[in-house]
Amino acid sequence: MTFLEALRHRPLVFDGATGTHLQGQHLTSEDFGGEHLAGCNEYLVRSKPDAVALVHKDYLEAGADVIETDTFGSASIVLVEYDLASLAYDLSKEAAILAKKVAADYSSSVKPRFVAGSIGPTTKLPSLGHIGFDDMRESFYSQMAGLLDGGVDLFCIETCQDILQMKCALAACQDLFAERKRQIPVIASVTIETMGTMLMGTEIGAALTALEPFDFVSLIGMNCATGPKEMEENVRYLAQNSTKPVFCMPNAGLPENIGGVAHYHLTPEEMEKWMKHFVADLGVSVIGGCCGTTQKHIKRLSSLAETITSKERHVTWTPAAASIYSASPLAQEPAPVIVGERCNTNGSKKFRDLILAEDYEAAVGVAREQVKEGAHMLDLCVAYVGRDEVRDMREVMKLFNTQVTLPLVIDSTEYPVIEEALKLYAGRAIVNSINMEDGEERMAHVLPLCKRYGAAVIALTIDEQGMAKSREKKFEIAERIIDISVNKYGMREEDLIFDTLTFTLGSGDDEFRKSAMETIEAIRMIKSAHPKCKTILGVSNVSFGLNPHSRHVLNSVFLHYAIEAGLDMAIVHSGKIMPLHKIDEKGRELARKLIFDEREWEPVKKAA
Ligand code: THG
Repeated sequence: MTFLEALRHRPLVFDGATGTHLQGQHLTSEDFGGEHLAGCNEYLVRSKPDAVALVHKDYLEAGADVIETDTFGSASIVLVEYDLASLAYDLSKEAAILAKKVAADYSSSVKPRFVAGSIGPTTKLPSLGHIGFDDMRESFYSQMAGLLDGGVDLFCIETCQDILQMKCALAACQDLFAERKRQIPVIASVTIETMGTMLMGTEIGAALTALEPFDFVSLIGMNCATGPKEMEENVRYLAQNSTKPVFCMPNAGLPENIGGVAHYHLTPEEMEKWMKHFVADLGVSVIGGCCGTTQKHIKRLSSLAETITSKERHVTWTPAAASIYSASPLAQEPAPVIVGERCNTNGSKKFRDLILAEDYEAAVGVAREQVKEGAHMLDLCVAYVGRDEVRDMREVMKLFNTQVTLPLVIDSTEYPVIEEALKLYAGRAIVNSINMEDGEERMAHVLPLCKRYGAAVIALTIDEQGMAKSREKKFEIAERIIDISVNKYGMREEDLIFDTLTFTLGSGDDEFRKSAMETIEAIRMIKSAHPKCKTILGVSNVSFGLNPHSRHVLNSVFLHYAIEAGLDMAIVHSGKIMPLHKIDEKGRELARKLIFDEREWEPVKKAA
């Protein structure tokens, strides 16, 4: 029976604390392999494997269904502190073999025992620039490769403090599974501190939004930092909103610091009471114990798991984007989701000048203004002819990741720029955009990036013949994009946001007189055939070439009718959209006639 099969029968129980147990064994520096290695628990699998085996045995005796390998810190970037970086693969593999051997002694067909490869957060926070994405990914890769080759049944990526750490680990996972042509279940578990967010300030909803798109992640949950009591609200959030089973592994209460040593006071009975509530009332699927928990706690939990079932959950999944701090849904009531347009070198002179001057700190100010103006997300484009766009994106993203509270829409035509941005972003981004101008070419580059980093994507209704003009053609391209994105690249309809693009009505060009109307009607067609897909428009495009006042009026009236047709999101100058009732009757009617091509007047003849 596999871990996921076992999970279908009853709640499963992880083991308790490794550190607490090892401390209780009063190991000498000799046991650790010498003074210089004292405290390196991961080296014990080599210097004193019996000590590690005893931890495993005691928790298996206590009834744990899953034991964790002694590899919490076996990534090279942690082991380097003991000069053991080159042993990351070997120690991880040896730890896996050891745990599997002990587990096998206790495993039976009625009660199979599993080994989870423990992957800790390391000591580095990529969102604070401690390490780059590629270096962190590589370090996790060797650790995970050792664990997989040593035979673990699943990975438990735990105690995550920075979602970007998790994304590095998940990228390593994807690479490893592809390389070994084999896949095992993955648990992604974050740590919510006593202040109610992750160390980097991430709310549970933002963490869930960022992690939920990774389809190979089997469970999402939380562990460490606090006891179950402090976790309750966030566990409930996961139970109500996560499409995946919930994992929960609290400490034995909030630690009390006594003379520099953490003491944990939650009794096995109290732990059992809380976990019963989490499983039976909230629907948690996998439980266990983190810091300070002992065999006694696990014994309680394993007896509990024999007698109760996880409550059936009724999940409301809200597709969303997220910054490192919080999530914003891809649809709002009332519509639209406002995407601020001004962090764009093509769309704002002020922003362009700041990028040209490399005053990236001040560019953050343009983002902050839009936050104040009530935007829900921000479009970000740093393209400028003759400049290194990857570098500008890197410098901007390093700041925007932690200094902008709203989710970002990465607006670039260049694949390396998109990937650079995604590697620096802890939240869940939206990529702007794909189209079919060169057939599938662009999708073949961008969609694998969206999958790898968990992003949503905007799709423009452009094909080999150019930007579609009629509603039918826009709809046909959208359907083609849905088919390829979903069936070939594994995207979900919920990850796709269609932009039915309008030409400006400000050129006076006869060819484009029906442009805005066709754009609006195409939205209606897409939303009615594919209600899970979202729609978006760059609203200001409709009025290019007109004077500022006419632009405001036309933009606002156009937006109004697009929303009526089902528009979910709008890229706009967040401070300048006027509600219809604020526009005088005459202006409103003029704009409406322009949009629906009900012109009753003769065009002014151009002078010969
Ligand atoms: N669809 C998608 N993405 C897009 C667009 C779209 N991204 C870019 C653009 N179109 C949306 N962004 C803008 C940003 C600014 C303006 C228009 C669209 C704009 N700016 C003023 C001008 O140029 O006159 C203000 C200039 C200034 O402040 O200096 O109109 O359609 N998916």
